[in-house]
Amino acid sequence: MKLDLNHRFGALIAATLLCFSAHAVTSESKSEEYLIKLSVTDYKSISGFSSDLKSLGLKQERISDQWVLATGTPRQIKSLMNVKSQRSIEYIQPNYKISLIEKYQIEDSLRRAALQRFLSRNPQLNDRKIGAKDNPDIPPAPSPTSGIDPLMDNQWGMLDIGVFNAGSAPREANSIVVAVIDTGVDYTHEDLLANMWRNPGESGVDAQGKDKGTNNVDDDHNGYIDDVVGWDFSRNDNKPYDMSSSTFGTLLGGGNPGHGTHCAGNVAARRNNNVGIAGVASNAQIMAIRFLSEKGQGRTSDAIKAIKYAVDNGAKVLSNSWGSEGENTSEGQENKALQDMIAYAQEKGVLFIAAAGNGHNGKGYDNDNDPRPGYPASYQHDNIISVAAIDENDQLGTFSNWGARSVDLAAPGVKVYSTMVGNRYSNNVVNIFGLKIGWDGTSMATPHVAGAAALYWSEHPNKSWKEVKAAILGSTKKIDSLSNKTTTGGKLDVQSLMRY
Ligand SMILES: [Ca+2]
Ligand SMILES: [Ca+2]
Ligand SMILES: [Ca+2]
Ligand SMILES: [Ca+2]
Repeated sequence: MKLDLNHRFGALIAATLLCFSAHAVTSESKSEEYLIKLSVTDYKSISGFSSDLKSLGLKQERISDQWVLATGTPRQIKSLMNVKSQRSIEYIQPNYKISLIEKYQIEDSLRRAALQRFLSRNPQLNDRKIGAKDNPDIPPAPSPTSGIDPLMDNQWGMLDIGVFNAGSAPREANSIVVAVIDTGVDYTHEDLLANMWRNPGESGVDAQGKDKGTNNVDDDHNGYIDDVVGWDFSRNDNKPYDMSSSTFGTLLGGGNPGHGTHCAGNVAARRNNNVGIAGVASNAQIMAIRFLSEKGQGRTSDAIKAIKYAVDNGAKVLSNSWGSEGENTSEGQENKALQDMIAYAQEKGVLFIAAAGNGHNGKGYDNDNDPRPGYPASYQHDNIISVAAIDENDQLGTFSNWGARSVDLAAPGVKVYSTMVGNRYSNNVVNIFGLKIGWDGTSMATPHVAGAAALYWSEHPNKSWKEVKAAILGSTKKIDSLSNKTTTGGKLDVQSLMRY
């Protein structure tokens, strides 16, 4: 039996390395990152494996008890086939890139040139960034306020899916933790602060007995010091702040205009607090998980750490508005590490809500996920709910992916009004000198479904993830534009969901 297993792992490695060799030929000497999944977790095997990596000259970083990130040339990686600890390896894969689904960079060369000319005449505008300074201190939880949310009339999406008619404001009891796994969250935002997750095991009490929010001690021994509202896996700090790029930086160089903060507002901006707007599940707690940089980019190694952290620290719903790149199943290029971690979430009873994607290869007319899957939304895991985007008139967003077999439902995702970094709110990413870019995307649709899952689950705390998913899909409202475009043929309907 043991021999069989070893044989299987050997074959897996061989198959994986064959996949690399196509592009490895041209870049034999270039260092790249590889994720190695171990088949063993005991100390002795791991330290043996670690010294083998070292002797081959590979740089290594432990990702978790099961994964190691190794950096080296394809040749060095290949020589792992011959080391003594080879049988400790379950598989090796590239550390696939991950990025925001929305691209805000202007591609048209004439418009870029005009913008650059304008900037050279007004250089003072170049670095202008609205919002607080990056990585501000985490404020204490505020005292409750009450009153009508003054900007809720702008929220066509919430009206459309019946959030405000879904019954009285949700109870605080059985509050569900939703991890917004993204570019971070402005945790100082006036309409998000009250609903930020507060890690119950983490303390900020210093040696003098004063609560300063942080005390430089990992009080809950989870390996993360002062992870009060979540963690930043991109910068490896306890401030998962949504560092955005300047407007012009975003338009010319691409990057993050505050994506995670916008998503968080639709999950759970505080309702009836006399401030701003209301999210779908205003009784949910937002766990801020940052693994995408201010450039909107990340790595699989950080994504799997992020998902594991969220699951291990109590999130029941994961909101994922991003896509992984470079996978091609027909050529055996699979992001198995990401798939394995989503399977881990399922084992732990956690729902994984995923944006269906906005076209493929950046093109808006190639949107059927059935023949051309978009990951992670198109993985086969049962705990994934894949979300398309519709506009105010029940039309599928022109950019939105669909899939009669692979996309589950749609939710508001065109001109979506929500929170922005620095106590702002808008349905536009950019609105300067007649240049308007709306908050459009399956990224914007996804947090509505994540919020709905949390709201329903808080009312039915004994239901399983399967039952919550079945309720969301079973209560959709059928609309013409979605027939044969999603598995349900419908859009999210929170009012029906809460009666389900
Ligand atoms: Ca901790
Ligand atoms: Ca602490
Ligand atoms: Ca940070
Ligand atoms: Ca509010």
